[in-house]
Amino acid sequence: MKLCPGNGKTLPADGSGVFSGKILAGRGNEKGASMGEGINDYTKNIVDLRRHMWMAGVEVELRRLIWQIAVVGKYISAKIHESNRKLAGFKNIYGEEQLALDRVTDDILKNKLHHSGFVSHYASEELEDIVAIGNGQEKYIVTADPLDGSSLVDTNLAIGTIIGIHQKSIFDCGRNSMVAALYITYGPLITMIYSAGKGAHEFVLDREGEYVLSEEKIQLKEKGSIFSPGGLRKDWTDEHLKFIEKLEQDGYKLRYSGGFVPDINQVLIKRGGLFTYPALKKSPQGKLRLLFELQPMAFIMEQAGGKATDGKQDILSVKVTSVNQRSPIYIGSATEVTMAEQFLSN
Ligand code: AFP
Repeated sequence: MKLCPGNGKTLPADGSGVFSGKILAGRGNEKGASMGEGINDYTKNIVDLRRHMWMAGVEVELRRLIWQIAVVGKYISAKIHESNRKLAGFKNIYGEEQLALDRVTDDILKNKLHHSGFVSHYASEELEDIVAIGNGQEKYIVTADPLDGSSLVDTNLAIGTIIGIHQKSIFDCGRNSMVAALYITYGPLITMIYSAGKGAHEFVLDREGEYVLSEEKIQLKEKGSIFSPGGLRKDWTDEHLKFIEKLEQDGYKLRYSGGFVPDINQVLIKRGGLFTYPALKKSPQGKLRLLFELQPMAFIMEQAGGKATDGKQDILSVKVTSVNQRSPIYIGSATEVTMAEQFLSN
């Protein structure tokens, strides 16, 4: 496994690394107005996604791209509901049709990005390789797991869309190439977590179809109380098994839905804990995709003060050499991730 040479380019959780400017101080108030200065009472507490990114000083093309992807989330949600009506007389989707939902979701996303004007290339879990979708001059490259957890659609459990936004090349380590990441959770509510290098923030899609800020600058506690262990116990390595047994002895509660997005979202919103899909005896690289699933979540989790490792190296320090590269993952609050590395080094 290739590592990127230390480039000292770690993005501090306050995100000063990505932006030239600081948070906009509001209109002409150099002392640094609070969010919503000069906005009348009604809207003072309603911060939508576009306003949040503008106030945070996100670069204009990046905030327009993030906004366009967030809008696609509405169409993807509509497609999920259209294809899985759960009504008598409607053919529910299973097997091949369920897989088709993955592809339709990918088409919706790719077409939207093709017309965005900001994306030169697109790579997704549904495609064999990275594809050019712009004229090559556009600023960003987008990676996607368009509908992660699609096998759960018929069970009515939460599923999600995972997006990474890169500059220059994806065949690098995330710490060098990534400028933003987001995921959308299709659950009882549609929520979106995004980070553009200046903290991790949650938005909820309201009845008016607006993404409204619900939690800003999410910060994990040092230690959590839940764990989400993927893979079968019989396939775990001895070191991983000993680590999980330690968590069980310490009273951590098991929370595992089989959907990477809601399982990660639970660790983030509960402010701590750990998700792992480890190296298995027969598949030392584990199951999850480095580019499409792990890099975006690692970017977001680090912005929330957490950690993400493959058991030995930070996920964002592992070099991407192939779009379908898999990696073991331990991600969440620092205490548990560090503990995992200690057990795996024995
Ligand atoms: P699907 O997209 O095929 O449903 O797989 C979901 C997933 O990639 C990820 O979302 C889960 O964390 C993981 O697989 C669950 O894997 P297991 O079914 O082996 O627990």
